[in-house]
Amino acid sequence: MKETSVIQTRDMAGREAELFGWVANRRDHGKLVFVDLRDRTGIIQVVFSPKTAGYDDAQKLRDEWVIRIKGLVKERPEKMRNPDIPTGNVEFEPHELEILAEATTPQIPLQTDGYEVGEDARQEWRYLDLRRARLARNIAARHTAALHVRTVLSHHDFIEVETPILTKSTPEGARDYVVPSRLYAGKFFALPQSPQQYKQLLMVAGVERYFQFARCFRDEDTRGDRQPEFTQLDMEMSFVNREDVMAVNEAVLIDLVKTCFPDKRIQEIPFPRISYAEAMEKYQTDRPDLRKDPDDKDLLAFCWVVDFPFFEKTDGGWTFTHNPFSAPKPEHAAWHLAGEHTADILTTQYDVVVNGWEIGGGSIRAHTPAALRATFRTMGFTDERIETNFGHMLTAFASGTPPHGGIAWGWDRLMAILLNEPNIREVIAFPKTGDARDLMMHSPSELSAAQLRELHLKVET
Ligand code: AMO
Repeated sequence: MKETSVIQTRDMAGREAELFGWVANRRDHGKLVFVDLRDRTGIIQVVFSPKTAGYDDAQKLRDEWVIRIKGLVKERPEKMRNPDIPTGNVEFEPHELEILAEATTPQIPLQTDGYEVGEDARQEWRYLDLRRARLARNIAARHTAALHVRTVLSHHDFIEVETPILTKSTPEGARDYVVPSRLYAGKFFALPQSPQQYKQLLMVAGVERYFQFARCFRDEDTRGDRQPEFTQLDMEMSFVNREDVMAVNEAVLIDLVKTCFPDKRIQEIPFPRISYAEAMEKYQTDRPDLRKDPDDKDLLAFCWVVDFPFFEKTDGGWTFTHNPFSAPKPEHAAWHLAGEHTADILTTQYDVVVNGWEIGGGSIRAHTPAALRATFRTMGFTDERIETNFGHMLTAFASGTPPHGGIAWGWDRLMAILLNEPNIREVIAFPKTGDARDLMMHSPSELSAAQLRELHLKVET
């Protein structure tokens, strides 16, 4: 078993070690063969000479071959030190070399940061792309951040609960990805756009404080900050008001930045708050970039955007601006129930924005059947349609539902910002392309005629 990582050799001069990893680079200087051995923690220079073991095999090594070496970590002579890498003060004198696997020539260069490589090639050869130091760092940092948040939320008495992936279409603004049912001809599951209804039902169930790293699916155009499949850090709390949810979230965000990204500086604490109306007037956007020094790559200008209109006009009526399950602000609850002053009703919605990116949003919810029904009536739904689409929520809400509210963070977006990445693809192990395909697995793909028959489907193109 591998016991020692490359990065540990930094402090191991004079000691023996056994290392496992990939050949990142081989330079043949006649009598000396220099091999950079890479693992997920870094690279170390291995120096083969006619006096060391493995000299003949070392001539055969090629990029990305997998090897095991045993030998001595040595301090480099002063003049040979490389300040550009963490292990630059040491090098490795091999006493054993074992070739564990040969490799085809990599289809994309792996020694650069990868930004210069075409996106399609990076996606097609993603398992190679992930070997590059920048991506290995991103994936590991994402893990560390998630681990920390799980611990912090657990200390705040949240529990993580998984909710279904095969679920029912919900009105969250995007198109659903659907899954045909084999057992029920002509019926479909939908993949969740978010766990919104389930997390509210967990509040009905008495869970009180829920969170989940939840996979969400939305069939919408892909952009730098949007993927068809993405991750939310989803939360819901019972017996809270808007201030409570915002306070907990602000504290967890600050804690995450200070603990896991100590180089980052938060511009203003507490996070400034700005109303939707003011944001639109001053910045012409509801996700303003408030950085006072846009050149500072480590500056984080968080803010809350609040007081959004609940409804906006459509062709013939009204629709919700954010989330149909939200409650109006308490001072507008009577208008909302009565279906009056629709244009003026403000919602309890709060969005959290950093450096011009919306990284989260949530609200206090309508927790009575009457309040939820009022929203759909305002949108012009008949009582029959409300019953068909949301009867299960109305029935649940009649069973003793605590006041509750929550939020979801766009985890990929937050990680991209914290890791200085311009696109959320850089922090997702296996993202989709801009046109929503997986070039490595070749999906989406056709089904066999037998599968289609079993699913009661006919394809028309
Ligand atoms: P919302 O739709 O605002 O709210 O989503 C919450 C956050 O998720 C991120 N996000 C995305 N990230 C990557 N790719 C996408 N396609 C994508 N879509 C959204 C954003 C966004 O702020 N159920 C509610 C939350 C709640 O009210 O509790 C919801 O899903 O950062």
